[in-house]
Amino acid sequence: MHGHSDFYVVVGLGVTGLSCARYLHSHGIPFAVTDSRIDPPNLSTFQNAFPDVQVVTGKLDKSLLNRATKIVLSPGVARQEPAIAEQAKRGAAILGDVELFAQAVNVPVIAITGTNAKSTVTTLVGEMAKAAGYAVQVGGNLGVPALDLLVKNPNANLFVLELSSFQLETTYSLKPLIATVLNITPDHMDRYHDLAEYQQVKHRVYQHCQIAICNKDDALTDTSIPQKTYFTLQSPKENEFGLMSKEGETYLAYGNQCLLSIKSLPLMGKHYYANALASLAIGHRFGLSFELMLKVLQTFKGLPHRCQFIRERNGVRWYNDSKGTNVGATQAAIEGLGSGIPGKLILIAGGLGKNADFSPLAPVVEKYTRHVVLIGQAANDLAAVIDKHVPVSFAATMEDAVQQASEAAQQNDSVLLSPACASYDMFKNFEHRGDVFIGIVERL
Ligand code: UMA
Repeated sequence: MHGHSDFYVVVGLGVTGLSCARYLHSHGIPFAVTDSRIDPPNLSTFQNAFPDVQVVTGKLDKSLLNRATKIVLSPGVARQEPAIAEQAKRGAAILGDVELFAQAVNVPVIAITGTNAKSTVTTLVGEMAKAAGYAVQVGGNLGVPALDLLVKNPNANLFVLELSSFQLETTYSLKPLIATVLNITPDHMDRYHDLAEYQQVKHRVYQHCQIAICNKDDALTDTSIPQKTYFTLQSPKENEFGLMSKEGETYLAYGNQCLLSIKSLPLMGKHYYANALASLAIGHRFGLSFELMLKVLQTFKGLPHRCQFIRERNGVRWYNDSKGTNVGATQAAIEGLGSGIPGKLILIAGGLGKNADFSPLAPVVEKYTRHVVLIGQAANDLAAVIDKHVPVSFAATMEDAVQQASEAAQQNDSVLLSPACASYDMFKNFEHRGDVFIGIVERL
């Protein structure tokens, strides 16, 4: 793993880069850092913590990279980046924070990926394991980098990690006890050639896993690993998790066993039932009891920025789904919310489009929305696929968008911020976008 003559260069000084620096430092491994941003987010934190470590910002420093035997790449930087590709060609090893984590961890890991829902399922599985008494740590793409979890919690006996395709690109030796790809729809098409390449990267999570959990309704998630459990929104076969109808009521079910009426779940919508079923499948294969897991499902109120209810005003309900950063996520949010409300939806969407094809939004927008307010760089691209179906308007700021949405809404409607885009053109990140939206809506 770490040879005596190794010199590491950490690329990127976001939360990941900082976690890698802490880890390498705590192991006495020599390293330096470079970031193409002039003023990366953690520069002063880093310089205070590691005054003696060399850091070059404003470019990916070639002379520094040339000295590296190992390059620890942050998820936000692609391997195809010329400065990195050149180093790989020279023979430098390219690895990510999750690879460093994989080399060091010696307790079970549950690894969760997919285009959408992975934060919710990761959180649910973590809550279930905690309820069963595990000293479980939950993180990864969800927020706290895997290495920080490891360094700060030496007594953890289980890690539940949300992994992004970016992280999986540079992960080679992770051996999850259980791994899942929850679903695959197009995302990050500015980084991958096509859906097949994106799928291939996602499937790296299965590489050395013992047990796979697959979505029977999404063939792109399937794998040939023999130890496999399916979840589905159809009625489940033996050893599968699914939805079952009995006497007019719908239940989460395992094989022919009804587990819990969906009426007992605080959250609704098909995409959420799929999350609950995936979590049950993972927990069950891990050995958790149904009783404990169902208790968690009955109290879980959802994550912030994920179809999060903000308030009701003049008969209109406002929801924040800022985490809807791709087409599939926004599609699911519109369907989930739209199918359950008496009125129609006013959608606020747009941002950084990541080369996405927005056309799959047209049918759900037509079915469930009354009006769409568009923001950000992708506003025109979005308008092109939906303005034939519903009235659209354009807003330069979030204040403006909220104002327009408020004017378009009628009694019993709901306003949904679900951008189908990244936030970086107008905000620091999706949390910032959601918080700004909530602030404006609360002051209405
Ligand atoms: N950047 C540069 N130059 C550099 C390094 C980074 O311009 O030298 C840019 C990147 O292009 C990116 C931004 O800086 O736009 C942040 O990149 P980073 O790799 O430093 O990111 P971190 O702050 O370390 O956060 C990362 C994840 N971010 C990304 O993958 C872009 C976070 O996921 C994750 O929570 C965190 O590690 C802990 O694991 C965020 C995300 O957007 C939520 N993930 C994508 C998604 O979910 O779709 C994959």
